[in-house]
Amino acid sequence: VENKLKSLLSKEDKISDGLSQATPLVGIIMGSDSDLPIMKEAAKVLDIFGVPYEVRIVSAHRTPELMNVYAKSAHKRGIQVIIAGAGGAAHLPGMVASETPLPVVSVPIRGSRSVLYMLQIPRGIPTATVGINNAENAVLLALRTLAILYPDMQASMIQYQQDMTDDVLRKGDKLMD
Ligand code: RP5
Repeated sequence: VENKLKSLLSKEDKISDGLSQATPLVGIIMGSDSDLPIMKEAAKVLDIFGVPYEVRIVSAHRTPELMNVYAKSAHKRGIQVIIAGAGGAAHLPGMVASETPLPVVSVPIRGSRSVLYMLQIPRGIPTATVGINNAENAVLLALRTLAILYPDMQASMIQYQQDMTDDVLRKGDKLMD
């Protein structure tokens, strides 16, 4: 399985690697390269936090074999959480969740139907679904979960939240000027 994964992932489905020197902790996957403009927001947040990640195109329908190999082996490669974006029939997160022991966060891409499909995952196969196109929230949820184990990451999360608060207050102050 590992060899198969290696050869499959060496093809053009590989888009980029965050901090490629380090073992990725987060797997960002999506059904199509047309999902990338939305899913790259997740990568941007991971860059801010300095958390290593990988980005892959893995389609439930167009590359089912790759999806199976990816889902079955991700935890063995050190991935700790998977963020899966999909539009259309939106099968990817649920299918991946059925074959990995890792937590899976689903990002519905465009269209309100995808979010409804994602919420219909059967009992026993949990996925956490965020708002439509909200890859940023998907990664923040994943990081909050990982941060339970990584004190530095939790400190960064507290700082991130404080920065957001400060930013809003600063904008409010500007209105008063
Ligand atoms: C899904 O179908 C993908 O996640 C994408 O959101 C949607 C459309 O894919 P393309 O036709 O743009 O490749 O599999």
